Amino acid sequence: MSIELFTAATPNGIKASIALEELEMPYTVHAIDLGSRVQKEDWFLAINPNGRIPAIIDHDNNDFPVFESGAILIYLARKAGRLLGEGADNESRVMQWLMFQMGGLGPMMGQANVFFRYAEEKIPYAIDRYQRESRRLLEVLDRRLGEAEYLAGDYSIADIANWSWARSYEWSGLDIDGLDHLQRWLDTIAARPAVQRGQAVPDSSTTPEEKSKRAEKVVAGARNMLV
Ligand SMILES: N[C@@H](CCC(=O)N[C@@H](CS)C(=O)NCC(=O)O)C(=O)O
Repeated sequence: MSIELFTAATPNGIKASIALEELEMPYTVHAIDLGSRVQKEDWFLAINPNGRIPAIIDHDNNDFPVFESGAILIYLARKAGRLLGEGADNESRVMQWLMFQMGGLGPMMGQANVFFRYAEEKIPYAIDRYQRESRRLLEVLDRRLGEAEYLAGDYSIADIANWSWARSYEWSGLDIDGLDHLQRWLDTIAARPAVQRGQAVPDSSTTPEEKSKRAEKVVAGARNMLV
């Protein structure tokens, strides 16, 4: 028995697979085709009432379901006793940077993607608003990473959560010019073997052709999802 992961190749999805890889937990993957709206089917809503990925079922814990990527990261880190910060203050630092991602970077970059990348109608005010706010949040990360190697001091689920979004800044139409600490941290985390395994779940397209085919599919799927 193990963890069953319901996911897709998105920033929120890879947080869960990266954490599972880092924590060396056995898991099975159930790829959800977001463009076909599988996540809105009744069987899936019984696992995640919000109809989004990722979600997990812990078959070692009475088939306990967990939704919301931040809650999944905390659940897994607590179960393994790792990546959560040691002691109350360090755990609080991890939570602060995790909440920063869940309430800030993820939603803002997500909306930048919608208006910049997916919406057929281009609304300059909305694109500008979400891109500027996303860039501001990346600058907050950069400043913090100028003082500490990782967001909460030691490598933690807060890095996994923020990295999973920050790495895709180009997809949101952003640049990270001048954010050298952020670039250093992006590269350091990208080099971790567990991160490389986790970010390839459930999609492992690597050639430029595969990547561009996947990008087209993501845009078409997102348009279908946003109706
Ligand atoms: N706050 C949620 C957000 C999850 C989320 O937005 N997932 C996206 C993919 S990154 C999704 O499932 N979208 C499908 C849809 O909106 O129907 C979390 O962090 O788990």
